[in-house]
Parts: sequence; structure tokens; C-alpha cells
Amino acid sequence: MKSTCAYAHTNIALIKYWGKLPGHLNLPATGSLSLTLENFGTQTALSFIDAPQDVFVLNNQQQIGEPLLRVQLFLDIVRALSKNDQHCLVDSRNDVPTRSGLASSASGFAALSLAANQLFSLNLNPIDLSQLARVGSGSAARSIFGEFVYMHPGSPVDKTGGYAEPLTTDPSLDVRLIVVQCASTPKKISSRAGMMHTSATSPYYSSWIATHAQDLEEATRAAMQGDFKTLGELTEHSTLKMHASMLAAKPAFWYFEPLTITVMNRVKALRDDGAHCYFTMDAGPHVKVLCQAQQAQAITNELRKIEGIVQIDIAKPGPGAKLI
Ligand code: 2P0
Repeated sequence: MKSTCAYAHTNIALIKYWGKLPGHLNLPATGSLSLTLENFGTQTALSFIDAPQDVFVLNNQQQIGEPLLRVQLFLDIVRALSKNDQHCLVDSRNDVPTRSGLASSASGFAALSLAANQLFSLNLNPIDLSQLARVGSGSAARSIFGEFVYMHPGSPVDKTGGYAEPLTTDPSLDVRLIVVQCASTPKKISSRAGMMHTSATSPYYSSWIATHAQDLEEATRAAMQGDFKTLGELTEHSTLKMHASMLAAKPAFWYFEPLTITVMNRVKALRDDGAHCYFTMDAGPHVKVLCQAQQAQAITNELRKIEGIVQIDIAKPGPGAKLI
């Protein structure tokens, strides 16, 4: 039985992607700037099977319904590209909580893309691989690459773009992301459903789109120049604008839990006391705190004092997806 195995790390966006262009290519309406993390990721073994349909096993549990359908639709694209119609067994393990806002779909589809590239002999270059991963999940396009990653928005005119590439940043940044897990239950609204509902009903969505490119450009420049303060300020600005667009949706929705707000307040208070730290939240209750290596342990020690935190980890920038 021919098989292959790949590992991809999760990534967290500092400048967020939230919203899609119309159509079936899963093109992001905004670009994004992210950091691939060393600590968390997905390992996926992919093999051909003699079966009437694909089988998807995640953390030793056979999947049905929407998770299976997403993987099958993705493999349909791979089969069309390779002109090879064999079905597959996808056997994945997440070492990050699934569907909780810790980017398990990013590492999941990045690992699956790399494994499929090998098993189906697609011979895609990294940029094309990133585009393939994006069809599975927008954020997965970024997990093909390590460390800081710049993702291009899709073009509404010719449907190009929507791929990521590595960004060379100033080494003096030496960033860490403190991942503060604020709940252990899966989120109730998927990112996909959340962004579709926001774009369809929120009067703030058009402002989000209109002001995004400037944030992305300034944050990218700050990262390249080693301007940590500007990068941190724009990181908070981007996440708060994204969450504000959800709060203005009809009906409104939010991913915050009370503990999320407590951690945000503590980060702000630590900053007022002179620590260099900035929060970002995704489609889940957890808070990720951007800081620099020399302050990471001291800031973590302070955040650890907050009651109710499920887990807290200091994540270093990590490498791109790899065959194993
Ligand atoms: C991001 N998120 O930039 C944003 C911020 C969550 C909040 O990308 O529909 O799972 O598969 O393209 O990539 C999560 O959304 O959505 C995400 P799909 P995805 O990281």
C-alpha cells in the first residue's frame, strides 16, 4: 500500500484574515500576516485504499459529516489535478485542541496538502502548494511556511492571489507567543460560518475590508524593520476590529468567554506597568500574547496567576510543513 506522512505546525495571524470572496475557490477577501508556531501541529498519514470513498480518521476517531466532507472535497481537487481517481485513508493526529480556535484546520490542511503532493506526485512548488492548502482552509496556506508568513488576498477581478510566502523579518524581533487556553470545549460557531455571517450581515464588515490593507502593509513593514511596538499595536488593532465586526453582525456573536476578557485586561495592565506585550484572539476564547523572548517567562508567570486558565505555553516561531 503506497503511503506518505507529513507534519505541519499551526500558525496564528497577527493581522487577521476574516471574510471570503464569492465563489468556490475559498479566496480570502483580506491578506494576513502570521507566525507559525513550534509547539503545536498536525501529523497526517495518507495512503491509497481500495474503498468506495475516502476515510478520515482524526485522533483515532473515524469522522463523518462536515469534517469528512471537507476532506473529501479537498481530495476531489487533488484527484482532478493528478488525474488519479484513487480514494484515500487520511489518518491525522492533532497535538492542539480541535475546533477550538487554535488553528487545527491550518495545520491539518497544510499537512494533508504536503502529503497529497507526495502521494499523488503533483510536484507543486511551495507557492502552488500554499494555494492548494488554501482551498482546504484559508489559514492552512500559511502553515506551509515557517516563522513569519505573509498571505496575499484573493483578487476579486481575476481570482488570483490567495497564497502565502515567507517573510524575512529583522532578527532583533525575537518574538514569542504565549498561548493562554481559556476553555477546553470546542467552539460553537466555526470560523467559516462566522465569517460568512459577518460579511452577510455586519455593517462593520465593509470598514474591516476597507481598512485592512493599510494595517497589513504597516505591520509587515514593522516586522521587516524590527519595530516590535508598531507590530504589537497593529496586532491588537486587527484582532479587535475583527471581533468588532462580529459583534455588529445580526444576530451578533462572539467567541470571548469571561476569562478571555480577564486575560486581555491583564495584558493591558502589564503593558501599563512597562511590559512589552500585546494580545490577539481568533475564532475561539483563547488569548495569544505577543512578546519578545527576554520578557516571555516573566509575562507568563504573571498571566499564570489568573484563576481558571486551562493551559499556558510559550510558543517559539516554528518551521514550515515537512514530510516525515
Ligand atoms: C486567521 N482565522 O487569520 C483568522 C482569524 C480565525 C480568526 O483563518 O473557512 O479555518 O477554512 O478558510 O482558515 C480561521 O479560519 O477558515 C482563520 P476557512 P479558517 O487566522
